[in-house]
Formats: sequence, structure tokens, C-alpha cells
Amino acid sequence: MSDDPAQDSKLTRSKRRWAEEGKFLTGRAARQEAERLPPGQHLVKNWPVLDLGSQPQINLSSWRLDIVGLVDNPISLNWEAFKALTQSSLTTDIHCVTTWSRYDNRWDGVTTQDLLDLVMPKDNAHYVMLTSFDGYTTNLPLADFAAEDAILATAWEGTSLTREHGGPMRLVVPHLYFWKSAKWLNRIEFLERDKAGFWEKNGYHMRGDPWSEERYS
Ligand SMILES: Nc1nc2c(c(=O)[nH]1)N[C@H]1C(S)=C(S)[C@@H](COP(=O)(O)O)O[C@H]1N2
Ligand SMILES: [Mo]
Repeated sequence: MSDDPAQDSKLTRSKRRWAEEGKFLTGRAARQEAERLPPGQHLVKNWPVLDLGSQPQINLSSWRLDIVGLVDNPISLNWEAFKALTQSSLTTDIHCVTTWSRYDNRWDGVTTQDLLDLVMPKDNAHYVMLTSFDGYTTNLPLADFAAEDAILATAWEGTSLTREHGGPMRLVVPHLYFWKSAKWLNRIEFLERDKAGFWEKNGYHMRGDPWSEERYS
């Protein structure tokens, strides 16, 4: 955290803005308490694998997370630098647009809020575009990316994330359909205007809220 009061007040402003946007968009906490399983979903106990078909093998020595676009502190993190960031654990549900949901997945990694504190999005940043090592892209509003329970996960149930599930690192945004949770994440770009990612160009919804069944556009 910076000692510079100007930075801190800007961070406070940004956090207040994300919170306001989040509240405006969702009112999530109360609703999820009432209806944990979104409409049209069924529960599974296993964890299905879904992707475009190529599961990239990424050596930790060549792994990078690049943060670009509308941020005060663009940065390219190597694995050591990423693991040196504040590490958190949280337990969340998964909701896939193909109608399966899985409760209580325990993740370890870096929360998106801790990452945002580091890179400091500019006031005109409203969306993020995620790009992965397999070429996959997906877009989401910054307010959703900044959710309290969104995490850049490196472990599931206490063991390193497997390659098929996006290891060494994937995003998890629990309150949106799982296609927004980019596996093998490589790049986060902060944008002023929304831009369609892979599935979004192929008819999926720009936001993807499971409780509103935002499956297709
Ligand atoms: N890089 C990448 N991330 C991705 C995908 C992909 O093809 N490539 N598929 C998405 C889709 S459609 C889903 S449902 C989830 C599946 O994650 P899982 O295989 O760990 O269940 O990953 C999402 N993230
Ligand atoms: Mo999916």
C-alpha cells in the first residue's frame, strides 16, 4: 500500500465506485442467500472440464501475467512476483451456462481486489478483457471483476490447480457464468468500452448473470 495520500484517496474513490456499481447491478448478497441455485441449473458433485480443446502446458519459468490498458501501474508479473502478492483463500460456487453448478469450491490465490490495489485502474476504466495462453478471450465489467469473492486462483481444495482446470492460474468470478472465469490467464486489459470476447462474439451474453439467466444475447 502506498504512503502517498493522493494515491490512497484515489483508491478509496475507486473502491467506492466499484461498490456503488456492484450494488446497482446486483444486490447480490441478499438474493444468493435466498436462492443459491440459479434458475435452470442442476447440482453436480464432480467437476466437468470445458474448454476450446487445447490445454496449454505453461512452464512456471515462462509464465507471465501482463496487466495493460487504463491503469496507473501497468505491470508484467512473473510467477515469483505473483506468488509474492497477498495470498487469500475463499470458498465459492460454480455456475456453468451448460446448466451444471457445483457448490463449495475452495480456492487459494490473489483476490482481484488486491490486484486492483496494485495496478490502480484509471477513472475511465469500466471493463476488462481477459486473454489466456490458449488464445481464449472473455470480457466483463470492471465492477464484476472487482467483486469481493473474485480470485486469481492457483489452487483448488488445497492442491495446485491442474492443467485441465486452468493451472497454473485461472480467474474465478463466482457470481457470473463460468465462461467468464478464464483458465490459463495471461493478460488483463482495462478498457473504457466493452468489447466482445470469444463466446460473446458467438452469441453468449456480454455480462452473464446466472440469476437473470443472461445466457445468450
Ligand atoms: N482459457 C480458457 N478459459 C476458459 C475456457 C477456455 O476454453 N479457455 N472455457 C470457459 C468455459 S466455457 C467454462 S464452462 C469454464 C470451464 O472450466 P473448467 O474446465 O475448469 O470446468 O472455463 C472457461 N474458461
Ligand atoms: Mo461453459
